[in-house]
Amino acid sequence: MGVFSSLGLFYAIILKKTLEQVLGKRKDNPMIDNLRKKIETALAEAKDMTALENLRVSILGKKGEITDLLKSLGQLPKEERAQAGQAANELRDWATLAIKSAIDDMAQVQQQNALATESIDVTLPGRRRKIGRLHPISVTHKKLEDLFVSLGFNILEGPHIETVYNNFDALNTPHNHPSRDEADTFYFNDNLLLRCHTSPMQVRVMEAQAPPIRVVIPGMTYRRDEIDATHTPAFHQMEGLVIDKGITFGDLKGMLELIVRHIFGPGTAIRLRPSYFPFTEPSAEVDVTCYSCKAKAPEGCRVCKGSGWVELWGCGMVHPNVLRMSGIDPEVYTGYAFGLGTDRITSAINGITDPRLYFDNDMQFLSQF
Ligand code: 2NL
Repeated sequence: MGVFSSLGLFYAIILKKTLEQVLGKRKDNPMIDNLRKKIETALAEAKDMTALENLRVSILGKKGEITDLLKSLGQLPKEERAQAGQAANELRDWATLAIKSAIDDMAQVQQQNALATESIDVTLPGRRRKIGRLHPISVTHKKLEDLFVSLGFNILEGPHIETVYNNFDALNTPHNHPSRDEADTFYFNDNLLLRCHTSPMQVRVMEAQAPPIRVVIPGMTYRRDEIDATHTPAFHQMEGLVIDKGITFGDLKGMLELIVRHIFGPGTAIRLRPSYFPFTEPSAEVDVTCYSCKAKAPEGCRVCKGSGWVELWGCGMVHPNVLRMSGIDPEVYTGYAFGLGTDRITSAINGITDPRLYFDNDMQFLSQF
């Protein structure tokens, strides 16, 4: 209820006289003063935005007290209208400004209160999402795969759980061979095991497809080793197999030279030493010129221990028995195979001395690559 309207009927009767009293003389207008005081009190008591908004409507709204007051000015005698109008307009301007600034202040206080009670500090910088990266062994695999793809090889992966037949028998490995021992291989039962090389996948390829065959099989392999500074029960291999008419040991040697130069640079040489694997004949160990001292100062070199050469992997011509067992005629086809231990190659490239680091999931280690 406005000041005027609260006076109701009484006001209607004595409106003219009251207006003259209230607004007629600027120095003596108690209605204006009362209204101003009332607004001041209401502003001081307003506790929230709703109270301020209600106040604004009741004073300045369509049916607000000051609006009513301004409307009633026309009923004043002409000679008093100007002065009364000025006083009423001043009151309206003052009230408009006072209520608006009270609303602004309230908005600011509300915002500060919201920030103070907010459990999230919106001014903190955002949390950076770490971008993942490839494991250092995956980097080595990608680098090698680039070379093999460019040479026309297919890259294939195989199951980690294999049959005893694919892992040993089909690879000409005799029943009394030490790698078949329970102390060396993880068996699930008489028939299934964790593959100890990726060769069983090559067996699957030879059984499934006729030569020419040019495949590379990367992946994790397993052996029953205690963990120490040079052994981990899981490790990685990349094995290559090439079978065609007229493949020779010279093709194998050329391929090995391409591989070492791709990994260690153009100045790297290889040396082949006779060796034995059940699945190849003849077989050889592959040494490369020391990637640490470049064979220039071998006396003090910890990597090649003075020899200038580092033993890196094994290879050979695929044994005729292996070809025959997979349905390939050794009288028509020959082939070579090699097995790269990619953990060792990754250590060689990056100067890593402990292979356990590859399996620790230590971000400080992994984020260096
Ligand atoms: C090594 C030795 C080698 C092979 C792996 C192979 C596979 C088939 C047939 C014949 Cl299907 N050979 N693989 C051959 C020679 C050596 O790995 O020291 N690896 C780290």
